[in-house]
Amino acid sequence: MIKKCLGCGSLMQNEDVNRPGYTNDISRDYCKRCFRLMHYNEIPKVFASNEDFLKVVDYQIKKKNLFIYLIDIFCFPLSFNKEITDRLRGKDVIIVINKIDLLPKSFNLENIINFVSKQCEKIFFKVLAIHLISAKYNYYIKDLMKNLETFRKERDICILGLASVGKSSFINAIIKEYTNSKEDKIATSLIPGTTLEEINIPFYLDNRGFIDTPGLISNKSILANIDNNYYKDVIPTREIKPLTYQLFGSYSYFIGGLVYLKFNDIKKASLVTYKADKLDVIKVKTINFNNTFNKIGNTITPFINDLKFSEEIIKVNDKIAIFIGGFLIIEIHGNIEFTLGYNYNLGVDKYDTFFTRTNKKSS
Ligand SMILES: Nc1nc2c(ncn2[C@@H]2O[C@H](COP(=O)(O)OP(=O)(O)O)[C@@H](O)[C@H]2O)c(=O)[nH]1
Ligand SMILES: [Mg+2]
Repeated sequence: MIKKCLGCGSLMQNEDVNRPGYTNDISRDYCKRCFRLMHYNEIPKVFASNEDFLKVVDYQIKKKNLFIYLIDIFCFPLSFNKEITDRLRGKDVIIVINKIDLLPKSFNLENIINFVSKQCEKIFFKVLAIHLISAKYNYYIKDLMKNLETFRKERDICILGLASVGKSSFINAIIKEYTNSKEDKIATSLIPGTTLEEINIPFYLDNRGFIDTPGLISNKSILANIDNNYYKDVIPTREIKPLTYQLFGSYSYFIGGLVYLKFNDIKKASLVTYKADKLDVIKVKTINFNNTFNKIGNTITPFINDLKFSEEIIKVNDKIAIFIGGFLIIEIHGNIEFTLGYNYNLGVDKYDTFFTRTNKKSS
């Protein structure tokens, strides 16, 4: 009998400990890897690759299912990866933006939908609908489920998206909301590549249901660029408190050892950061920038082993929002020029509009 692990979707086998799906008892529901991940938080050794992901996407697209393209609000620009949007263009796609619990409560959700909708239009990516949810807190899952009923038309619903946007958590949330199950069914973790193969979860009376898939690991994401021991310090996991810095004179700001902003002779401007609490911001006089930069590895964590930075001069006319590497959003208000430095692998995307403005002060 062919049996798949409920946690990661691999075929269960009892022959090779180093291959996906290993268990010493085939009658179990979970392979050893997923069992240990779910019960002991043990970091798995087997991950899905980008080839695995694209193979699954191509296979699913042939089946003409309804697609949910799941986006993590923080990785939003990385999600518009051409390899994915080209494949999904013209298909029945609903965009679902997850992890809205991370955003400050003051954010206007309608603005976010408009913002994403505009970005979709720009790349000629037509979608059936855009929803905002939190899989972790079950926010707006019921509204989405109602809409899925309309669009599904007796098809399976296939969940696609970058690694770690919350695809497996989303299906777990639905199962917990609509069945008596209290436990997560599918293995989830901060580590990208946790889901190895597609996993079919029958749900509707017509035997159709949800299909979970592995996710593409963007090489522009922080996930692909730091050791996974640092994820917990860098990736926001609870509501973000925006910090506002009034800018004046010549100061530089290091955000972890990953990003820096260098300002000179500023008369009036402000900087707002949206990031994990644990990611430190260090302010130094720009005149001392080189000193601090040379000590980055010893003084600022997390730092990327490979200390190669790209620099660009950015001109701000009134306002700019910059999404960096799927872990950081910065906003600058003012009419200024400054230098942005970032580890050369990280994705940097600039927008002149953003969701909202906050007034909370820091230093
Ligand atoms: N704050 C927050 N975290 C979430 C949410 N959904 C998923 N996560 C976390 O994001 C990480 C990746 O989730 P997972 O479901 O494994 O992502 P997948 O790779 O897309 O299947 C896990 O640590 C989840 O706990 C959410 O709505 N809010
Ligand atoms: Mg998954």
